[in-house]
Amino acid sequence: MHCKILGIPLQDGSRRMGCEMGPSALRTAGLMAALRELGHEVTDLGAVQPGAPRAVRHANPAIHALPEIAAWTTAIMDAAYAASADGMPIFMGGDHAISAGTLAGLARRAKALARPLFVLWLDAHPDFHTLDSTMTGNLHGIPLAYASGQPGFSGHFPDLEAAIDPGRVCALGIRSVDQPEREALRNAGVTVHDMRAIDEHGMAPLLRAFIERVVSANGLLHVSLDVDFLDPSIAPAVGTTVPGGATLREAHLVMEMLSDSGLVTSLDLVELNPFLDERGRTATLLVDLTASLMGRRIMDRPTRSY
Ligand code: DIR
Ligand code: MN
Ligand code: MN
Ligand code: MN
Repeated sequence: MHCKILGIPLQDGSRRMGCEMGPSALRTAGLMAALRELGHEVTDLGAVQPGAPRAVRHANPAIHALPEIAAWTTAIMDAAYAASADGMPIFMGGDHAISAGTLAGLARRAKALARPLFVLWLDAHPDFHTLDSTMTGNLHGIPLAYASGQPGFSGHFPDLEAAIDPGRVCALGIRSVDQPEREALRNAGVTVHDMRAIDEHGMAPLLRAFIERVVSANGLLHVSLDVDFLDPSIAPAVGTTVPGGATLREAHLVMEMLSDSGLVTSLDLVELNPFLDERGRTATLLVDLTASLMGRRIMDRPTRSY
């Protein structure tokens, strides 16, 4: 596989600084070397640059940094579209607001290829707020809603050339949902496997069902990994820790099953805040999870045929 690494040092999606250091921390933790050891070709495409902030306003007074995020989204969308022409783009955030752009660019790519795009959203949060519903005003809480064409973004965010179909999104690991998101997710038809579902059924059957849908549709599969998907005890370097998250083995199992499927065409690594880390352990864990996704195994095992 040809891995194309992009740094997206955006941190305006929340009010806490630090995520702009995410790409540096992932490089320092050895992301490139880990991929090369697995036999992949790696190209570092450097950092995405935001355009000049656009003079956009919104009636919701809580919203933080809308002009900046709108400008970033345009730049990220174009970068994601270009990088996804071939190979496997890996988008290093930056906070989760980067995914407004990555998803929009990948949806455009999927449309050009006439393939359906599926999204696996690994997160404590569904990030399904609109500009009207967000209470915190932190725009890392909106990317999935924006990219799936929920109402109210027009005139504030760049228009979508193609939206993702919310019916092809699976959110896994969810455990912090705001009331307006709950109803919107249900109406949009997003598949939500919350932590309770994972407790009851286990990770494997839930993920396998989704993978089988992607196989049947001959889909592209984007994985968006928010650090807070992981339990804070193993991944402290995130501004929005929520207890009760995925364990180390649950997270690796997800990556190993995805790797076996051979379906994943792009990846976001987001919300890493190195300022909050403990001796680099969260950055190192993200590198190890990426390695599992890209083929690292404990022992060889027969390939499961999907
Ligand atoms: C939270 C989003 N629901 C909000 N929190 C996130 O601020 O609207 N944390 N995305 O990662
Ligand atoms: Mn998120
Ligand atoms: Mn989150
Ligand atoms: Mn509006």
